[in-house]
Amino acid sequence: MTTQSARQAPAVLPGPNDPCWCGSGSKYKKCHRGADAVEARKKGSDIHRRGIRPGTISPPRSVPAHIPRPDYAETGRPARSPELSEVKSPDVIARMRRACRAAAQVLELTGAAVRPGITTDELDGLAHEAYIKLGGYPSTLNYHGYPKSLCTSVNEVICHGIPDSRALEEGDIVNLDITIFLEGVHGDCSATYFVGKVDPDSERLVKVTRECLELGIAAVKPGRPINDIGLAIEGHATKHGMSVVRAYCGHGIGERFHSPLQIPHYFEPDAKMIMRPGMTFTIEPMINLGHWQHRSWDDGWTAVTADGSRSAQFEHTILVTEQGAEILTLP
Ligand code: EYL
Ligand code: CO
Ligand code: CO
Repeated sequence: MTTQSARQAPAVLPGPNDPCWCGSGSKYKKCHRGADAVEARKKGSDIHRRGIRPGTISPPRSVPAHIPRPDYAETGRPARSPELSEVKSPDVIARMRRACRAAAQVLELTGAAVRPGITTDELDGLAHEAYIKLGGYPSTLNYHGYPKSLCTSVNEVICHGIPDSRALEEGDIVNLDITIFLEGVHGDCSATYFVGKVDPDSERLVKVTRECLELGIAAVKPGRPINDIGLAIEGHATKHGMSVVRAYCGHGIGERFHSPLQIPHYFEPDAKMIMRPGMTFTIEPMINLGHWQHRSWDDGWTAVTADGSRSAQFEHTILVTEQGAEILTLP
């Protein structure tokens, strides 16, 4: 038994200008940041923190020269392209149907390999080979410098987790986010998987998140504003005491991975753009068991819940039709 319970640094540390975790009211950088760094050094970097810790990232995987690449594949920066219409031509839609089906197939194959003991880097290797077999390029690879062929987001990681040397453990949940560039267009989808048996809260989280995506898709109707989608999603999440991540949205997709069109997953009064047949975009709600706020790891990519609660996500690329939505990312 311990005598005095000294307050412990939380799993995810505050930003330098955020209030310190100890409750002093001072900025973190003026209060416990120095002491926390010394403690971390003593124990071996990061060892004092709970939750997912960064592992080792393997060298970049290569894509054979015969696979057509998006414009950013070498530089990391998407070219400044002329504004393309959010309403796609029949030719682009036909190519997107094929790219999106391929993305769903890569997701299905990679998801089937999820089990305790497999590392997220091994999942990256499986996905990487699957993209290439289908003649596609892994859209995330070098996108703004991102180093891997999919995103693997475990437990409290909200999105953009980088595959690394960490082995999945019984009870984890993991989102796999797959995007392929095929026939000159992108297809983007993701799903959250159980690693073995998970706790009841995680089961509930994943079920509600899947339902949020379904309700978001059901809200897609030509002539209606984009914010109908977030209204439906937020209503369902909050009804179950969960929260909707606000920092990351769905997006227009086609010849570019991300077009300017944004799809908030919460009710955004200003998102009044009218849905039109021929528009293609993703719906990809990230739902947290706790609060919606996020923090970023210093790798610059990994987003985690600020409170350490678990987060789940599902994503489809959809086409707006005369009747409603067609889900393009089905295997
Ligand atoms: C790469 C680039 C910062 C993805 C999505 C991978 C991550 C963080 C810079 C959106 C934005 C996937 O739509 C996406 N997923 O569904 N960036 C993404 N990256 C990355
Ligand atoms: Co995605
Ligand atoms: Co996306």
